[in-house]
Amino acid sequence: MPLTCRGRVRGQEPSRGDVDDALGKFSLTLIDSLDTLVVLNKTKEFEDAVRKVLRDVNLDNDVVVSVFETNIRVLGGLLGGHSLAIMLKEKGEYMQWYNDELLQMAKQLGYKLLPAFNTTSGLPYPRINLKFGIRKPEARTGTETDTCTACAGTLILEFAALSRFTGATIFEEYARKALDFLWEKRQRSSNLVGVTINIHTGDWVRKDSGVGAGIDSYYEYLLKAYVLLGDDSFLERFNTHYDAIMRYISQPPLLLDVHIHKPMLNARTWMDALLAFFPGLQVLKGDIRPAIETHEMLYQVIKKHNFLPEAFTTDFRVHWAQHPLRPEFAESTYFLYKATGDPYYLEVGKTLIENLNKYARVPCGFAAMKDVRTGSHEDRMDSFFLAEMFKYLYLLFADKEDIIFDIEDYIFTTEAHLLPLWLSTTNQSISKKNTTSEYTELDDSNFDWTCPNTQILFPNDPLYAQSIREPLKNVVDKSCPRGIIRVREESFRSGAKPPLRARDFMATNPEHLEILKKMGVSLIHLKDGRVQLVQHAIQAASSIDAEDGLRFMQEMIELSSQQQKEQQLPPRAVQIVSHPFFGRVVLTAGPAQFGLDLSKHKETRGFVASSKPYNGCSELTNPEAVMGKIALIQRGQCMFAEKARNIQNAGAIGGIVIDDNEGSSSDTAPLFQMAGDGKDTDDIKIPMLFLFSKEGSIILDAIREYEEVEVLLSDKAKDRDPEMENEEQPSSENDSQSAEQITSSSQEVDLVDQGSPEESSLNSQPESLSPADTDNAASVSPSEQISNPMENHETTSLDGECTDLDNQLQEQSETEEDSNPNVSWGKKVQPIDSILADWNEDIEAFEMMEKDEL
Ligand code: DMJ
Repeated sequence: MPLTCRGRVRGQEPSRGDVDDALGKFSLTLIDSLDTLVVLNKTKEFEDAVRKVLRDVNLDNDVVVSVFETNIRVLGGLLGGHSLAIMLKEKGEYMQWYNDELLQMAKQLGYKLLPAFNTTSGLPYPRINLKFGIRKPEARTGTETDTCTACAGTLILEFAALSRFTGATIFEEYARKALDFLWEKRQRSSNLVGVTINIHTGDWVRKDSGVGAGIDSYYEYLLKAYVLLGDDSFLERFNTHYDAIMRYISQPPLLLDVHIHKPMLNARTWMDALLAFFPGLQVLKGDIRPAIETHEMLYQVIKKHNFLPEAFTTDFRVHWAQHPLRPEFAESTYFLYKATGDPYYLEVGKTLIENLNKYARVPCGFAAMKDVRTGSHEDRMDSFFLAEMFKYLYLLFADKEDIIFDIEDYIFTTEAHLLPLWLSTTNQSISKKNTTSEYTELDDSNFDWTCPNTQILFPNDPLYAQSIREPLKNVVDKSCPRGIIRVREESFRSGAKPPLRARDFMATNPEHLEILKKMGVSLIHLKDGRVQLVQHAIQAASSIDAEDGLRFMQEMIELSSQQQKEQQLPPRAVQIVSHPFFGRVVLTAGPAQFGLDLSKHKETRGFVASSKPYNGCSELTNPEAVMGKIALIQRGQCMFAEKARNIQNAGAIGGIVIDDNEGSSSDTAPLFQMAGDGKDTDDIKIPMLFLFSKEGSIILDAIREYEEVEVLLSDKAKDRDPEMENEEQPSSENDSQSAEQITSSSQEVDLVDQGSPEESSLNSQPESLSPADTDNAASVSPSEQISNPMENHETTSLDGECTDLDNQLQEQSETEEDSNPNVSWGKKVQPIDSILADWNEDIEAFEMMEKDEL
């Protein structure tokens, strides 16, 4: 996690869904990058890394992982590490102590994956529990019916290598069986395969077919299995599929998904970034021309957005804007350079490296792009970045003597792990399947050379590659002209003010509001105190402002989700402990992202005092009144952090911010956490909690009635403690009456006191509690919506980015100047039974909240 500078441990971070299936608590990145170290000539570091793997990695974890990802990244990583470890050992300098330990670990992992193949088809289940396998209740997996074609068809290199290294033939057998089944199930008239298949029946679940997501490495492994294992049947299958791909899917320079039954029919109008590996595979096949064409088209898309977006349309507009630093394009660039020797591909590589350094490099690594249009980051650096991207980019520029072994003696797995080609002649105990009877001889004379090089392919024309690229020079720009980014960059250069960044935005700053307006962003104040931001690009003052507005909105959304993901704090409790409440009244409070963390420290107990000024936005004029007490402050007019600092300086031991929106309550409005001010808030040491107006007025009314009111700020309501009753003496004439009334309703109140079992604790974040913030306008609620009503825009102003957005997002922010100051102070004193009715409502809300959490 390169932004927060931490490792991502499964279960310790909010789940990202399927992406997390690659994480098995087995030090994924360490294993996946082992052989990269040797390629980069970091032999000493490799030796250390191998020791770390052997010392620390445990494969027996109760975690459900993806069979595919575990195979390509972990099994492949261990085998690649082993391959280079034995190479180094043989050289006689490094790894002299090595005794096949990585291989033993790989074998252990191989056996852990085998239960996944326990299906009648032989296609593996998509997921397995590393400790409990599959289908046992403890395994929590094994009920899936479908898998992707690449998931079932990308095992043979690693499994065959494992078999051949160890002599245990079972792995290669299982991987071959899965491949045989897929081949049987190909759509017989088109010779294409679908994206997902039922692992029990073999029916195609998704009948669309392309060379990108879901299928990609199935084709790659057929060709590479032929190279590694020398088995003709794999080449025959590959050639049959390749012929179908070139017939139906390849529409140079595009590669477009089609239906397997109606292959002349396009299945979609966009392409995904994973298909960028295909030109590299075409090089291996020897089909250079379409490889050059597709690669060139992809490069132009990259030049437009600095990175390849996860998906882009046939007219090269962004379809999915994120980019997790995928290596496929670098991989194809490497292969094309090796095939053509054209220095153009070195230039391409240089651009890739420059963009990575310029836009993705962060202090703790390289961060994935959340949106290539805005350059916003995601706290994510996938293991393939080191396993593949680094390797391919290094190899692109490396001379033969830069690498301490001969890379030509190895084949790259799909994760760019290195397996030695000598495996083809070792432990060949698996009988080769003879598919020749099923194989229709193809017109394949163009592909006599499967390992092309410039001398053989274009002996008389060193400019061959350029002559293919030339007609495509403007293919992307013609469909989607670039412009706006350059215009923006140029306007910076000419000294224009940089645009407003979401993190700096303050809704109380008139200058910021003016900028917002210019950018076509309007600010709508909602009743519950939140504000909604809406962008209409067409209302912006200029196309550049519209572009800035788009960036601003994207940043705001990112900021919001980052806060929600990273800082989801559970709600807290304010418990009134003084007489006559004795802890029976528990108010639901919003936490703060700064100050004392009540979940880690003992609760804070103290008498309350109102600060002066009540908004706490300047130095307090009544420090003697709040000294040693919990200060009450009204929301609004400045940042929460500023209020906290002011009351802390006056000697307060805690603070309660009370909402200034009359009638607001946690029953009706989502509770939120108070954000900092975007700066370092480590200086704030006291706990701060937020109460909506209704809850806040219970305390304010209690002060009116009893003067001395003591509260407990905590992460969880404490049991009503007899101590609380003993500690406090009646202090008002109304005591006997109120005590009676409290007793009469104590049954309901008691429910709360007893009803907080440990596991219902406020540790998990109920959805209704997640959003928000008030004074820090840079926080956004998750309720943002984005739509792309292209038709709203008459101008071509945003065409340069190929995006037009009409963004809507809701933001919880500081409200404008206070129009209702001190409303709760001006209220008539509420009779105690009405307070009790309120408490009951509060209690119900609290119970409801706990139920939701459970
Ligand atoms: C890698 O893990 C492998 O290359 C896989 O085959 C698909 N792509 C990812 C990286 O994008």
